[in-house]
Amino acid sequence: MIKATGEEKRNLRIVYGACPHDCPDCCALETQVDEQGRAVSVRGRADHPVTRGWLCAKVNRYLERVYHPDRLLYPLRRVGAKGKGKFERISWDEAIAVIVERWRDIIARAGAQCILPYSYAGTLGLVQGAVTDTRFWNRLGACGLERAICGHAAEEAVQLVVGGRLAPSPEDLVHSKFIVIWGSNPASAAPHIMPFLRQAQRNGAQIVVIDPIRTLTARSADWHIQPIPGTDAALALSMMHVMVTEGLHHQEWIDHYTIGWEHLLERILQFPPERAAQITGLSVETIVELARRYATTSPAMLRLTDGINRHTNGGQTVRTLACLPAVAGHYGVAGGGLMYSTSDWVQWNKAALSHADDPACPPVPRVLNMNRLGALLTGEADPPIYSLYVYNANPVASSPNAGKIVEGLQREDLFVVVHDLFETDTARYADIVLPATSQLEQTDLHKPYGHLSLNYNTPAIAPLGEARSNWDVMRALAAGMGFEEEWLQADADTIIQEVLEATAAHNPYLHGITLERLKEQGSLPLAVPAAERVPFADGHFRTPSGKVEFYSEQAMRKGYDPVPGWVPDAESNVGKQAVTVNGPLPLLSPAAHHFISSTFANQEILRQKEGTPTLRIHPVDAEVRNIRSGQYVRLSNERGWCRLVAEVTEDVREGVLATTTVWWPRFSPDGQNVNWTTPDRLADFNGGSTFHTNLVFVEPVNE
Ligand SMILES: Nc1nc2c(c(=O)[nH]1)N[C@H]1C(S)=C(S)[C@@H](COP(=O)(O)OP(=O)(O)OC[C@H]3O[C@@H](n4cnc5c(=O)[nH]c(N)nc54)[C@H](O)[C@@H]3O)O[C@H]1N2
Ligand SMILES: Nc1nc2c(c(=O)[nH]1)N[C@H]1C(S)=C(S)[C@@H](COP(=O)(O)OP(=O)(O)OC[C@H]3O[C@@H](n4cnc5c(=O)[nH]c(N)nc54)[C@H](O)[C@@H]3O)O[C@H]1N2
Ligand code: SF4
Ligand SMILES: [Mo]
Repeated sequence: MIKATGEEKRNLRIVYGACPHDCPDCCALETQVDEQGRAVSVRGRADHPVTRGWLCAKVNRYLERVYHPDRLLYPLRRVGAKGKGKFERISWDEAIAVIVERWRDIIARAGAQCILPYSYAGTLGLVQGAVTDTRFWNRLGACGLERAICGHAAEEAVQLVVGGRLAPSPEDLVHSKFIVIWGSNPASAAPHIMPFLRQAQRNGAQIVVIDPIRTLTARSADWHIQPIPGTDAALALSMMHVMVTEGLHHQEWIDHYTIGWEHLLERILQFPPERAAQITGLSVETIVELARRYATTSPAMLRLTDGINRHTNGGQTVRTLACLPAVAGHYGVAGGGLMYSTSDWVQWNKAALSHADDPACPPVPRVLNMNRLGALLTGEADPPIYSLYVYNANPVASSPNAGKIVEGLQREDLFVVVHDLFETDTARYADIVLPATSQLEQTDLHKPYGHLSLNYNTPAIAPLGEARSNWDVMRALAAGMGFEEEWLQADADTIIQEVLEATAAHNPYLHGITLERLKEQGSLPLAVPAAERVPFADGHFRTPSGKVEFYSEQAMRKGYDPVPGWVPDAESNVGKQAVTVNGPLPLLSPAAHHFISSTFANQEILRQKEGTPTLRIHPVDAEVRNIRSGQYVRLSNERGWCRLVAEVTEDVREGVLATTTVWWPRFSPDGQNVNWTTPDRLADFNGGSTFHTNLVFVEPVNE
């Protein structure tokens, strides 16, 4: 939507948009553009029910990103050795021709299964994300990618228990009287729910944060509980134990709306608070008190996000947690239940997105897990990967076991293309670098995972230099490969219309939402009737049985434990007799306040605000290791090492280390960040990532 503003002096136009980043808030934007076509401000829309007129610390500085002097403006070809970052400018025609020629050769020698597109969440748009991730690659017959770096285990866990990701919208938090924020840090990672949490507190709600780190969210909570990482399922089972032994569970609700109670009960009885206290490092009193308050206050909301799922036991952890609202009878009540993600209110029609069923598309030859990138590039893939095409991702910074990735990227027989707005640490290893547009320069439609409206993004300015959007590059590559299907050349609006219509045919919540109205108004609420806004209020769950599944046949078929439960993390000190003075400690590396993964971490002001890459360590652990605040420390394990600056603080619990991510390697000491130590082991469910199951040795660096 474009309209004139009151600021006639400068004749500014306002263009409606959507924040494209990986954040549940999916803010509605308005950009002011001057007569020269230059964006002069980006703000949050005041009339959006969740954005409410403000943006986060990161996107407030979006124009510094758009007009950053380091923006890539032209295609580049490598001229120096791999990784040295020496490039020369080439034209788009040349770039496409080189890529097509290399790929034709690879396809002839080894098949398109040896070409791996690698992408994640640079933008969450329908066109520049989901459609770009599928159409061209399906037609090419390229290697498939298991996009499991973020919340894969949790998604499956929630699916197994309640059958779908149907969180309430943040506005509905104001009805809650007890809010448990479990392994989630919304003050940094989903800031627009904070005003609703504050409102709930003013209405008398108590907020509990369960996190080994005293996060920004924990600081404003009424109660902060700091368990040992990876032990939360034991805590949840023990809370259920307290409920059952004190008769605080909701037997009638359980009888009506769940299956498998006897199986879960058997598990529960194995976790009396005394045992859980040993495992979690919490006191028996804390566990009992938490259980009582949770069971007896209504409505009670359990908020969890993906942070807590990045463990080797992350799937079972989230699954166990998702059972808590059922045991207490909190599901289906306004302000109660589970607040994980709103993704399944609307799921885009897959056939319209991908056209995978077009006869021109060969079957996907194989699917490789993105968490294993380093291993895949250095021998695990058979046949090998001969070409890697990276977009919407910065694996050298953000993917686990990054040292291995760098090793793989140096292979002379690997042809690497990177499409990004900046010359990231990953781009330095590219043979061809392609310049990407920012959100102000592209068209898209955004479906949030944290509220209930759709945001359309109208381009506000012309692309800078020769930057092209993801989809425009796919179109050029399709043409270069000689693919003639119309759906490979459709423009963004045609695609949006097609996907909207195909999805609306089966989803009543899209009723009345048209491309035309989206373009006009920018943001439109989903047509969810008031009676349906509370997930599962009708007592129907989207599982095969229609009930909450404490016992899951689906889980069993996948080879998982059919019942929720707790097992120790694969790397952990739990159960070890005594931790030796220099023994390894679990390191958490959650989201930084001023970055989104590695995005924004190349902007000077945001980097300054974030400080330096820091290791937070408890005074007791620091003392035995002779570590002082401000001093360099070396973190290491069998995967690799990095250097950080120590901050001795009680903000982390004893026996646990913490840093924040994702710093660009090049802005980190020695050019290596924490992902040189993080594991590429897969989680218990769905191939998920396990960044937080990471034991590291830490020692002072004496210079
Ligand atoms: N500012 C900012 N916002 C972001 C992002 C960002 O990088 N920066 N990233 C975006 C993305 S990609 C995502 S997925 C979301 C993530 O959003 P969140 O899930 O809120 O983010 P994290 O910071 O990864 O993890 C949340 C908390 O989980 C805790 N945690 C880790 N392991 C355990 C455990 O075993 N038990 C318990 N109880 N707590 C544990 C960590 O200490 C951390 O404080 O945020 C999005 N928003
Ligand atoms: N140690 C540790 N590491 C983590 C995590 C953790 O908790 N701990 N969290 C992980 C999580 S939750 C996630 S989701 C992953 C995220 O990992 P990635 O998806 O790799 O995220 P980023 O590192 O932010 O890289 C996104 C890149 O996309 C680019 N980009 C943005 N918009 C566009 C566009 O329109 N087109 C193109 N071509 N490029 C674009 C950005 O400039 C940026 O370089 O990181 C993970 N890394
Ligand atoms: S990153 Fe999140 S909070 Fe910030 S503007 Fe985007 S959607 Fe809003
Ligand atoms: Mo993520």
